[in-house]
Amino acid sequence: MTGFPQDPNYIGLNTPLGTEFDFTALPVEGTIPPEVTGTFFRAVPDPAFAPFMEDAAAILSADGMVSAIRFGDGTASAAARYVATQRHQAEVAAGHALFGKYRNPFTDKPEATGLDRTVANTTPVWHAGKLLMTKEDGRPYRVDPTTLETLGRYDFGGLLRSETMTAHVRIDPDTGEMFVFGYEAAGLATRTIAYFIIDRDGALTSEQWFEAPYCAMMHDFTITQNYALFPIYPTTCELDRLKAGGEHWLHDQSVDSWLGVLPRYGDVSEIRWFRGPAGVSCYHMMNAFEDADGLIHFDQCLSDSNAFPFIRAASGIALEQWELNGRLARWTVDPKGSADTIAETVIGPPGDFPVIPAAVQGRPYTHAWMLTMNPERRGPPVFGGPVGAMFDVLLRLDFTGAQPRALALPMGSCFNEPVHVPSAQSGHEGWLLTVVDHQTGPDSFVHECWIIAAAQPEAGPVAKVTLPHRTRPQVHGWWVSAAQIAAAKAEAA
Ligand code: V55
Ligand code: FE
Repeated sequence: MTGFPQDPNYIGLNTPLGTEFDFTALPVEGTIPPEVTGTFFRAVPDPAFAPFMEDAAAILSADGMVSAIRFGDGTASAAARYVATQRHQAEVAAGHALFGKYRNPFTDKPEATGLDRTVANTTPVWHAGKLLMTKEDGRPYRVDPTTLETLGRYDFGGLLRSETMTAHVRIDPDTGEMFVFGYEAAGLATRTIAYFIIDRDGALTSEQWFEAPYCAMMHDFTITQNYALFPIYPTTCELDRLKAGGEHWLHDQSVDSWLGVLPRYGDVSEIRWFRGPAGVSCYHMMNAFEDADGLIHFDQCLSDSNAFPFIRAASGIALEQWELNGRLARWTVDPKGSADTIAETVIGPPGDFPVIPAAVQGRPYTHAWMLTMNPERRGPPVFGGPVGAMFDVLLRLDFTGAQPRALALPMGSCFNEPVHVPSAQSGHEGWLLTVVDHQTGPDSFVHECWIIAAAQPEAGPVAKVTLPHRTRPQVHGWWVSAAQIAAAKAEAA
């Protein structure tokens, strides 16, 4: 991979690799639990072509790659493929980049006009027997879970009107419905949010549009048993700025945040907006739920400004990463009361990549996992990802009063987001799978997939699988059991 500038988007762990691969019979240390039979799908963005213009946000535009780490019969294999987006295919045909800055089509080469700009690089979503590679700036692409071949753009059988779909869907554990939204749904820089529901068989059963208080980066949302919750933080977009070749996102510390509360099956005219603090920002929510008094609790990895340093820099915000006051924050609102206020409680440390058991989605919950940084680390974190710093501690948080449990990595090693594999044994918390990167030199890394007992991360991995290839930082992952893949195949046959 040549021609890439030596800037934070392309150095260290972020160095472009550009290789599709298949490896079988990976080296295994320890014993893979029999319940870990299936595929750990990972979104691992990797730019295929050097950019033709400067873009501090370029890490968000790296071409989607889907990686699969498969487990069965005590063995493991790994494969990766580019998602064959319109954008990737057009650039491969041209032999060079055609698309300019992150989410700004006014910076593209003329040959890119009219082509789908998304890179489908954020989350592999599995629902109703289909695997979708998603990114919030466009519609998803469907991928074959076995061959990783791209099957094309996916619009729910032509029914979806929204131009965009989030990479953070929420699946109700009881109904099997997938709750989804898209923002900038009516086009670039619009305030339009699409809210849609996909039933357990994959059919789009409703899509409604409403207007946000302002056009904001909406990376994630949550559900409870009765509500859909839409957070708005003041990272904003303006069409005129895009037309002038500027940044898609700037953050405004002086603008209020909002939480939109909509009855899950209601009409969008019923949405209520609760006013949050000015200037705050969050990428990922852990969960949300209603308590016995009908209050809604909304748990999120919040900070006092946008966590991406290139967004703060472009916005003239002189806050360093350690000055962001990161915290796991619970926002509580009363959907039946008359006040539009939000009460905040800090329930956990700074960090990101929250993980919950799928069975407690939108429900009261007792424990969860997330990544954080070791406050006692005596050197810099591993450089990588959009923030430029990787996490080195895996935490199990307990909301029933027990102490957190932590697995801290030695200097020079870091975690990517884990996925949770549930156990069929009652009382067993299941397993976490996570790719661990070890820096072995200024520009060299080795990678392993660790399997960890979710109840006791501090005990360390029960199995380690060596990946015989370099990998860039993962964004999000999804666990799909072998039984789920087999059932989808049987259904399609
Ligand atoms: C994020 C990642 C994205 C993106 C917007 O992690 C936000 C946050 C990998 O792409 O486009
Ligand atoms: Fe995300």
